[in-house]
Amino acid sequence: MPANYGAFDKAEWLRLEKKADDIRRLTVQTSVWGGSGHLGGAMSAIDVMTILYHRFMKLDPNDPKYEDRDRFVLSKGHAAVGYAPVLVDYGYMPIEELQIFNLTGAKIGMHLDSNKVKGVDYSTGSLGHGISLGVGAALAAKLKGKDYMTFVLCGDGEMNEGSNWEGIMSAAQFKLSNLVVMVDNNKCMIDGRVADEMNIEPLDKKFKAFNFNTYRIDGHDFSQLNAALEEAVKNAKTGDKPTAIVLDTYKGEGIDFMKDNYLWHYGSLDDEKLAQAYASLDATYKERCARAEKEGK
Ligand SMILES: Cc1ncc(C[n+]2csc(CCOP(=O)(O)OP(=O)(O)O)c2C)c(N)n1
Repeated sequence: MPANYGAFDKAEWLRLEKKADDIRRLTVQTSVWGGSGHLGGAMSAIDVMTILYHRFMKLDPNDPKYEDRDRFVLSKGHAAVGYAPVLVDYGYMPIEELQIFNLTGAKIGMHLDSNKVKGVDYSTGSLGHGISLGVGAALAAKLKGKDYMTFVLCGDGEMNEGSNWEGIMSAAQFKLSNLVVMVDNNKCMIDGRVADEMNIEPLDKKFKAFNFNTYRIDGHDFSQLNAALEEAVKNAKTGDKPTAIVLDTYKGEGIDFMKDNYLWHYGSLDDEKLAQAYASLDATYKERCARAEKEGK
């Protein structure tokens, strides 16, 4: 399917809100089917994955490996419980594959294997590798004269890994304007807050110092996501620097008892918590649509 770069008007904003809401619900359901999942960091990443898949990326679920497709690397591979629903919803696989998420014999596991899961270009889960994978994909495009984009999504805790900074240095060195590195800056990691474990701020200033075009935005605001990604795609054609987008997000976005709570890095929901989660998603969707109605043009 071709990327949709039509106007970002109120109808488009509301279309993305509906899609993100569907995917948030499918993510929660997937964790129930599989018995558990990395829910917190999946929920923080759903808005950016929604706008990438449903507005910016050139993809074809009927031909997952076509050469000119845009590439996506989920460097924070543990967020698969949110990424697999994006792929199933997009048409890469039937829902039945998700209904056995991470169970014995399932193709879709807790971290996605590109040899088993359609639509996944790179197996991830071991943190700190996605930027280097993205550098390889973006450099290959430049060398082959291809115009596909490469988007990499990292976690903020993941930025503790030194390998990321080697990848960032080489992206600038090779002038990879077709590479977009995004950090899901939810301020939480596996067992604490990032600032307490190993502070990575000021992240935007660091990317700038490494010679990236850098944006810092609210990662749950589709209007800001759209503006930054439009600039990044424009920059791919006219600039000679890679782009970084620091996404200020919340772990567990959309579910009140998970929001901003690192204890929900990984977990499972009993019936009572599941009912609370859905009630909270209802309220979130309502609030977000009201914002789109008010602020959309
Ligand atoms: C190399 C490596 N070390 C440790 C882990 C275990 N681990 C999984 S998630 C995680 C925390 C990551 O934090 P962050 O990147 O902030 O993820 P998010 O909060 O967005 O889920 C860790 C340490 C891993 N997957 N890979």
